[in-house]
Amino acid sequence: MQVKVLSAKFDIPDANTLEVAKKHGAYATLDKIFAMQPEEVTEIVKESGLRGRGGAGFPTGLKWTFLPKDTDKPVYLAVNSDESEPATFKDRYILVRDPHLLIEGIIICCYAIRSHAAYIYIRGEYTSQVKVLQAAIDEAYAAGYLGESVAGFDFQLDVTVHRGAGAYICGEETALLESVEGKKGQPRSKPPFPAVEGLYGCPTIINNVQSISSLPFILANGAAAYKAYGTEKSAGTHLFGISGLVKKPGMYELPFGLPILDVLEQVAGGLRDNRTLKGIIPGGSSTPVLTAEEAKTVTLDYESMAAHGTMFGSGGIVVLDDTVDIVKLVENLIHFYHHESCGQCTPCREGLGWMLKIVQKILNYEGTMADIDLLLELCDNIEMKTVCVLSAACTMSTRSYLNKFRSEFEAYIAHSASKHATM
Ligand code: L3W
Repeated sequence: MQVKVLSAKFDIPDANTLEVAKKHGAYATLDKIFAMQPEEVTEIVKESGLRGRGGAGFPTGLKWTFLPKDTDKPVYLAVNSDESEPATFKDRYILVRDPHLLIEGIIICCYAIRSHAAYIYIRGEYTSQVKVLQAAIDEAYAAGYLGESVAGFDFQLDVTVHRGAGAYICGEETALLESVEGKKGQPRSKPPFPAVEGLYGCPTIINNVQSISSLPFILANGAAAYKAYGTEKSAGTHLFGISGLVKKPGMYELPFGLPILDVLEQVAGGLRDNRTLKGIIPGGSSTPVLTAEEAKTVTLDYESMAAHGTMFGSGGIVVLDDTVDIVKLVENLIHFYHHESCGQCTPCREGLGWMLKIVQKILNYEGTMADIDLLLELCDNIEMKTVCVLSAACTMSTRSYLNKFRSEFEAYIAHSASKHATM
């Protein structure tokens, strides 16, 4: 089932170095793209069906077309390398195993959007990854692939790495921009969208590492070659991080559209210790959980996930077996979002803390049945009443556990009732 489109160089020793990467085709698309008009490059990316790999799945080429025409302001590219969504560990492979793929993608994107300055925003915890990335950027500058005249063409491009400081919210695109500007990472209201008013008030395209790294294959082989992978509306391949209670957790590149249970069995080796499946978190902690029954009909693409009431997200699949305590999982989940709330909006700052206290009350055998309904009510009252989707990521997923695994919450509460009755 596995394919090697993005991961073609991942297993080649020292492919992070320019010498080895070039031997295996790095920067080979540049002659081709500089012979085209920027709009032609955008058109190929649109045709390829590439969608944003950070979580939202927004069409990449379409996003580029939102830039204002004939602006006199500089246009920026911000590469989202924050990769902080729990269970997501795909972009780090690109950063470490094939950073020149990302740099080539940045050149392609910047040429298409007429940008001469790109920022790579990398999560603070990626200390070893940032060293490999910066070394590759330095090599690219020294070899003339970045700087005043990219690969000898009349095109200037500078790439700057900006390190985060450990805040999940800085993966949200506008908080990321605030952080690059040296301010506290708090999301901005949209509109205006960053494509119109982004970094330093200038038009800015923000794309995920994997989205940008998909460009060299598309430009080298054409839109049709990319669309040959995946489904009609979910074109191409994706780097999936499979974790949880499977025999072979890991990062696997797969085309879109495969049945999730086949992937768990044939790629990730199936469940450990012959346990039974309880559920699957399909695309990072923000995505609503699937029950084992629902998983039977789910395929790994944007449309199937939406049809099952969840989201494809960032390809971080977490497999839950029958040993998993859902109430404890939900406590962990809410704790994470509460901790990572930037504090700007009251429903998020206060509401998530309130939800956490209720779940902890249930876990301490002090809950009542009314607490489950109160949690659901809080989810409704927090969701979409804030500047960004951080709290919605928490409430949408929490609601899915409450609705699909309600009996587990009730079991704690029933136990509390009997405990108090005997006291
Ligand atoms: C111009 C319009 N631009 C939409 C752009 C928008 C954004 C993209 C998607 O992320 C998920 C969630 C989080 N004119 C536009 C327009 N855009 N309409 O398209 O927008 P949207 O609003 O659908 O999604 P979002 O709020 O950006 C929601 C996850 O993404 N998330 C992402 C983190 C990513 C990383 C990473 O890449 N390393 O950390 C953060 O919130 O979980 O699932 O660019 O501007 N009319």
